[in-house]
Amino acid sequence: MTEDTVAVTRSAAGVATVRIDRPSALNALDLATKVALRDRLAEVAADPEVRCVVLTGTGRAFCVGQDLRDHVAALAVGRGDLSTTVADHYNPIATLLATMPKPVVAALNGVAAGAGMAFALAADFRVMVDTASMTTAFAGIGLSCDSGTSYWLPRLVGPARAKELLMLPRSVPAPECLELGLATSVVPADGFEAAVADLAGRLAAGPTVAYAAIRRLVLDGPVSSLADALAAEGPLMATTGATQDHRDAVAAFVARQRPTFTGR
Ligand code: T3D
Repeated sequence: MTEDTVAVTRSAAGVATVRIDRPSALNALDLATKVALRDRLAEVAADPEVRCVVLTGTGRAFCVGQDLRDHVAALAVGRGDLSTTVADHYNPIATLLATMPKPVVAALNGVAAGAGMAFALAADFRVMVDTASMTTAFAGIGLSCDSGTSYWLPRLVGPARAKELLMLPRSVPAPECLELGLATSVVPADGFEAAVADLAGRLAAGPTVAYAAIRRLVLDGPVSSLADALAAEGPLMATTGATQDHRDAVAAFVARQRPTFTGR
C-alpha cells in the first residue's frame, strides 16, 4: 500500500500535516513513497478545507532524498523508472509544493538531503529544529540536481553560494542555515512542535486567497520584467479585492477590531 509511508492528518483549524513516515530509512524516497507523497500533496492542494500544509518527517530525518538502495537496485537491473522518476515524481511534487493555492510550511525535524532539501526550499517557511541540517548531496553521488534546487537555492542564497553548496556538498547545520537564509527560524527540540503548530495555525487562519496570490506573484516576480509584474499584480488585486476576507478585514479595521478570515 503506497499510503503507508506518507501519513496525512488534518486539524479542525484547516492545517494538513503531510508526514513522510519511513524513519528506518531516514524517510528516503523509494518508489512507493514518491507516489504517495505526490498523490497526498495533490489531495491536500485540492481540498478547500485545508488552508495550510505542513510537510515533515518521522524520526531523526526530514527526508534524505532518493532512496539510494532502491536506486542502486534499479541501476543494476536497468529498471525503467530511473529515466522517468524526475518527470513522474520529483517534478510534480516540487510543483505542488511551490504552486498549491495555500501556504506551505516545511517542518525540518532533522536532516534534509538531495530532493528532501529541495522540497523544503519550495515551502514558504522552513522551521528547523536546532539539531537539523541541510545538504544538497547530489554532486556527492555524481548527480547535478533536481526538484527545483537550481531554482530555489540561488534565489535564497545567491548564485555564488548556491554553486558552492551544490559543488561541494556538506551538512549545513541549522544555525548556519538561518544565517544563509535557508531557514526561516531555528528552535530547540522542546519547542519545535509548538512553533510549527503556532505558525501553521496563524497561516490557516489567514486570508487564503491573498496568500495564494502572493505565492504566485513571488514565484514569478524574480523572472519577470517590471511591466510583467505590474500586469500580473493587477488582476490578482482584483481577485483578492473581491473576497469576503477583504471586505470583512477592511470593515474590522475601521471598527478597530481584529479581522477574522474565512479563506473566502
Ligand atoms: O533519477 C533519480 O532517481 C535520481 C534522483 C535523485 C534525487 C536525490 O534526492 S539524489 C540525493 C540522494 N540523497 C543523498 O545522496 C543523501 C545521502 N545521505 C547522506 O549524505 C547522509 O546519510 C546524511 C547527510 C543524509 C545523514 O548523515 P548521517 O551521518 O546522519 O547518517 P548516515 O550514517 O550517513 O546514514 C544513516 C543510514 O541511513 C545509513 O544506513 P546504515 O548504514 O545505518 O544501514 C545510510 O546508508 C542510510 N541512508 C542515508 N541516506 C540514504 C540512506 N539510505 C538510502 N538512501 C539514502 N538517500
